[in-house]
Order: sequence, then structure tokens, then C-alpha cells
Amino acid sequence: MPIPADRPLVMGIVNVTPDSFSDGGRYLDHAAALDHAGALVAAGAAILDLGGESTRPGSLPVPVEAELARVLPVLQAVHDLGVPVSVDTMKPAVMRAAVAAGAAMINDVYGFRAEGAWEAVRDSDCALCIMHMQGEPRSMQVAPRYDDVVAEVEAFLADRIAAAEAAGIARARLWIDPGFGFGKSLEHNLALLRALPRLARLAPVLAGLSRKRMIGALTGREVPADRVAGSVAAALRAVENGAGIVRVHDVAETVDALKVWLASAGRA
Ligand code: 9MG
Repeated sequence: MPIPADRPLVMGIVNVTPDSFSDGGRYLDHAAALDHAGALVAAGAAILDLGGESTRPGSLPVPVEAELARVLPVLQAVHDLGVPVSVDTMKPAVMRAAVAAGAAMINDVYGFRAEGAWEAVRDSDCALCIMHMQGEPRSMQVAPRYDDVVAEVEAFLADRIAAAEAAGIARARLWIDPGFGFGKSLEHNLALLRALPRLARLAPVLAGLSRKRMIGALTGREVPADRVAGSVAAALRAVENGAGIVRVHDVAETVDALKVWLASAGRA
């Protein structure tokens, strides 16, 4: 299913991980994830992002079989909801299976740097989101450091776009993401948010700021679920600065805010 390109899209987050659905067996995890996906589409999500491995700061990798067992049954079932589905994974084997099962996008926080990642997605037409991350989820927030965060993230993304094209992947399939919170301090994140118009010259931008620590730091809200208003404000700023997709937890609130903001900007 193609990803609409005529308006900013709200992407709803569907985690199929034990830390998000802690009540036990696999069937329950899948049923809960499916219910959640349905609720996000009813709330106005134009695209879903399905992930079976947590990428939160401090999280550890999961084996490929476990990730496949979490994601694939849900991916097959959510097709009936009628919106394109992205799969968030760093693993080429999961990418291959997701593409075969009809994923509209592969969202790789590791920027397709794993051996075999380009080959896993090359012979499909699904969109690819290349994200920037300094380090790895386990340790990335320990002491992130840049001389010039915007220039370094821009150079990384330009380099990965060139690598995709060299691997035979059409540029029109590519999205980029500066990776808010992935090896970045609050100041780095704010600099990147301000620099989205510059990054958007490379490729369409996907931005994920929802409920992240930077929102907590700016609002004083310790609990992620209390960061809704701050997250909506960040999503609006990202769209204003050129993001084509905003990846969010709070779909209904973001969709409403975006409707008002777009109408007031004469873009409805
Ligand atoms: C999986 N995931 C978590 N945060 C993300 C972000 O900011 N961007 C993208 N593309 N994926 C993310």
C-alpha cells in the first residue's frame, strides 16, 4: 500500500514488546497490539509503525526469531485496517519477512548499516526510513558528543542516501530521520528540530519526538504518559519545519492539533 505524499501524516506507534504489554503470553501480546492498532487508525493514524524490539535508551537486542514471532502475526492481521504499515527493525531477516508480508515501509533506527540490510529491501518497492543514531540503544545516552550536530547528522544521512543509491535503491523510496533522542542531548535535539528545513533538502523527513526525554526535560514531566501536550507541540513544530511524517503515541491529540494548525496556516 503506497504512502500518501500530499499532506503531513500522523504515524501511530504499535509496540509488540513484553515491556509494553506485560501481561503474559504471546497470544495476549498480539491481541493487545491489534486492538491498539485498530484504535490508532480509528483516531486518525494515516500509517502505523510496528516494532518488536525496544530501542529505548538502555534496551538490549532481542534474538531474530523472537522479533519475527512478535511482529509477523500482527503485521499480517493489521493489513485489514486499510492503512500502510511500517515495520521498525534493524535486522535484515526481519526486513525480508516484513517486505514479503506487505510492509509499506521499513523503519531502521540503525540506518541500514547491518550487513545485508540493503539486499533485504532492494527488490521491493517499499519505502525506507534511514535514521541517525550515535552509538547503540544500550549506551547511546551516556555521553553524546558532536562538534556540529546538524552538520554531522546531515553528512551521515547524505552518506547513507548515497549508499542506498549505490546498492540500486531508488532515491524516491527514501525517507530520513535525525533520530531525536538517539545519542543526543537536549541541546542536540533542539538544534536538529530547528534544522529540519535544511535536512529536508536531502529527502522527505520522518520525525519522532513523542513522549521522549527531551519533552520531559522541557516540561518537567517525569512520566512519559504526562508528556502529551509537549509532544503535540513538538510534532507541530516538526511539521512546520518540513516533516512529512510525525511518529506519535497520542494520535487523536496530534491529528486534531494538526487539523487546526494546517487550517490556520492555509494548508488544510
Ligand atoms: C523506533 N523508533 C523510536 N523512536 C524513533 C524515531 O524517533 N524515529 C524513527 N524513525 N523510529 C523510531
